Amino acid sequence: MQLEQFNQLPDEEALAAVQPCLDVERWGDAIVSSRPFASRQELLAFAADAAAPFTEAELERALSHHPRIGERSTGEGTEASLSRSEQAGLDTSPSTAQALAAGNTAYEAKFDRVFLIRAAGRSSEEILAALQARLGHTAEEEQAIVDHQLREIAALRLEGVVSA
Ligand code: 2AL
Repeated sequence: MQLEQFNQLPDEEALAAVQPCLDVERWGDAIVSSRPFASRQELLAFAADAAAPFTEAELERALSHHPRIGERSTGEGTEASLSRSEQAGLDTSPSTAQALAAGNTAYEAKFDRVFLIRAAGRSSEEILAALQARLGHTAEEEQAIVDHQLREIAALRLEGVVSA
């Protein structure tokens, strides 16, 4: 939809439009209640910092909508189809799939949550390198990175919701 339309939607409809971008209630509420935005750029800039930083509970909820990297979601909802297109560029060779699966397992064992990265625009090699590097982080470092990655994914999704 155009920005003008987004600006004028009833609150509930505007919330429903942004929720598949990032399922953090405070984030959606902040965006919806800050309308009207003068430009798409202003909306995207606001969304990038809204409700920062996310709490641990917010991160957990938002992450619950993201399948593991390398595991294409099979659902029919908006989030599932967005995720599929974000992961569409990944190399699906057995060796890459195996390396991603091993990295995901190690990450989950260390941090007790799914490894999350903005996949769109990244090659499998870049994702694997990031996964290896992030395995060396502390939980605190990862918390900040996951917050940032969720916002990058949300920004790309929001660009799809509110067209240029
Ligand atoms: C995802 C996903 O579904 N889309 C994306 O950019 N990253 N998942 C993930 N575990 O990082």
